[in-house]
Amino acid sequence: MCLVIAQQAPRRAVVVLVLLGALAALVAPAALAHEATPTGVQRIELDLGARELALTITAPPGGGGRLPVVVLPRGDAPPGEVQLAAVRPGGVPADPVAVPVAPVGQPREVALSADAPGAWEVTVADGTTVARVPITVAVPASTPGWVWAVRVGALLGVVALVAALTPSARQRPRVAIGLGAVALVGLTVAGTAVATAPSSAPTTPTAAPAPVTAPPAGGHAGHGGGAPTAPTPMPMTSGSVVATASTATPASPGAPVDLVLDLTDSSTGARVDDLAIHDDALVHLAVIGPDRQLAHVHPVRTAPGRYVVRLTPGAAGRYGVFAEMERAGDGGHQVARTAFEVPGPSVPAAPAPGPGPREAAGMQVDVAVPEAVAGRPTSVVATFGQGGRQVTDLQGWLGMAGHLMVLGPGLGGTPDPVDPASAFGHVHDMGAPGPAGTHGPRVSFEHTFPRAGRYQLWVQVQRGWQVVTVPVTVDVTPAAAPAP
Ligand SMILES: [Cu+2]
Repeated sequence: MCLVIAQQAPRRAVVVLVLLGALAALVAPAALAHEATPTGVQRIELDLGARELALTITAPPGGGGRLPVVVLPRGDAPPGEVQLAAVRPGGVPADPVAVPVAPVGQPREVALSADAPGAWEVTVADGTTVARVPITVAVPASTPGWVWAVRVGALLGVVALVAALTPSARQRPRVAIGLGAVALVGLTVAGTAVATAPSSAPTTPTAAPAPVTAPPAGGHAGHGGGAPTAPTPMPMTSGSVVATASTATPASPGAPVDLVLDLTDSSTGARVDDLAIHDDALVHLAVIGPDRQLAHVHPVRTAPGRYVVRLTPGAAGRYGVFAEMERAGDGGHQVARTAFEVPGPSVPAAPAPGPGPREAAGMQVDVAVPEAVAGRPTSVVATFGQGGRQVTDLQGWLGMAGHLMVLGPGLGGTPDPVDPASAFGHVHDMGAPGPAGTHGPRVSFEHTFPRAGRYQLWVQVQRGWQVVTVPVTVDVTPAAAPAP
């Protein structure tokens, strides 16, 4: 008898080990699925005061935790630092982290913390304005029912099987058969649960801010200019977002002024605060002056539905404002037009040169527009050179090799930024970068000019962390009338 037990003991140990291994194999995938919450990385451009910053924000995993933010200064940022914090919506930043914003092109990483699920804001303050970037921390994925079925079924099955193999059970066949049946049921439940388990898809933290339609929080708006004065707000709708532009203080040519953009919903009148980041910004703003100078900027969100950006108007007159945005959900891409005025005597704008060679930012730029006919796809190609050599170190900007901004003719036949008849367009060169991660010497675009007349184009690229803007005038001819 002792000999039999001695021989059976190792065999039982092997069986138990195999079964425990099977149990672990069954339970492990469920555990992995539970913990594999993906993290969301989002890039966003902020024009905060005089600074251009590119932020890379990595949302914490479900439930909250470490929130790394990389700050990359661009443009000609003045030396200094900005203060970063993570707060609940509208909250006052406590214990902000100082980040140097010089030199340009030097990224710095800071680790913030958002320790609970829900809506948060990453605040970036420059001492005057507090930018608030909305982020969402997902609720941790709960353990699904099928995982519990695997765990309970496998445990029950293994325990019953081990018990059925004990000598005492084997001496009582009915007990052994009963335990065997329990083991079979348990393992079948576990196996069925694994086979029918849905593919794991934990809740993903997204860039989409929680829709908030409260009026701007005066105390926390973070905008230093107080209540904005509105020289000539001129709301116009495009889609369902109404944009209203005003200046925080009276504007005058040559003086920096904060432009305040308020977004409301045309059907409800509520503030629009459900914008999703698209092409690295919440709002892409084209501000076109009476002198036909373009500022393509990315205003910072200072309160729900309120965006602020600093501009230096070059001339007196009326400025056209084109706000490109995407609402979360199925809101789609839309452009809201508005305008504001810089008081003073206005001077007629001289048209930009047509296609051909010109200088820009120390480079020779040759712009080719072979044949511009209304209603037909037209190519616009800009080739960059310097000192007789091709320029191949253009940096991508907003995820693109280049941007082409287009303003069409108004009722007067020439581009007029405040005439609703002037069509606005924004086209991308989405060419892949070369081996060095840069672009050039060519950027090319394709655009269909909707009707004949004079258009103002601006080709935009980035080099040395500076945006280079090349204005071009293009006359679009009417499509030939069909033969009678
Ligand atoms: Cu933009």
